[in-house]
Amino acid sequence: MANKIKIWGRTSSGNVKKTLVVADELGVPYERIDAGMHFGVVDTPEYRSLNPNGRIPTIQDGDVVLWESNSICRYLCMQYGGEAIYPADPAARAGIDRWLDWLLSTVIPLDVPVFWGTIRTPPEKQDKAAIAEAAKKLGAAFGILDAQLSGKKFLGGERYMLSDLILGIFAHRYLANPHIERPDQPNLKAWYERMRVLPVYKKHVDFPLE
Ligand SMILES: N[C@@H](CCC(=O)N[C@@H](CS)C(=O)NCC(=O)O)C(=O)O
Repeated sequence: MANKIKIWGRTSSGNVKKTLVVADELGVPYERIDAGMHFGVVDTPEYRSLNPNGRIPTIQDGDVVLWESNSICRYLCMQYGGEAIYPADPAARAGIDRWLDWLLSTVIPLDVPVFWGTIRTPPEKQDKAAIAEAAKKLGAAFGILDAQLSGKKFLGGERYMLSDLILGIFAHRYLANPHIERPDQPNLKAWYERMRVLPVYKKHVDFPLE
């Protein structure tokens, strides 16, 4: 590994956390540059030339520039020996990709109004009814994960995979949110307890929400 890769993004971002978790899990050295929200950077012409969306994260690895956090995580696994968490076998890999797509298509649209409506909105401005409604839908989505985890340690079985590492970040945002009610989801909770003790979760994920 010649040089450190660069990762742009503030550490409070769930999508940036994905890339930090995976880079550290694989032992990929990186330099992180604060960007997004109050740090700015994302609207500069230099940043936009790397990421035309003006969103975080973005990475640069030599000549390779990438945005979209799930794609970045897949790239890190493929480039830096991540076969243990992202196997080359097509069926195993597709099973993992399916959960990453599910996160983007199903969970994140429901997570955003709950997370932003509570953690990132002052209490006096929170729309309690809208949050309760959104939290109910988010709880139903996490019910799918809860059911799939029945009788299993991790999504694929005995060992955590890229899907566990990435989904766990958003499960934490759901389970650690003090402003919402949740149905009883024992498999989800037990799985997150197994995730939170991982060194990469202690370093990047398992903190009070901000
Ligand atoms: N689908 C994109 C979403 C990127 C995104 O929306 N990132 C948020 C942070 S999680 C962002 O850039 N917010 C604006 C900001 O922080 O200024 C990904 O997964 O990378």
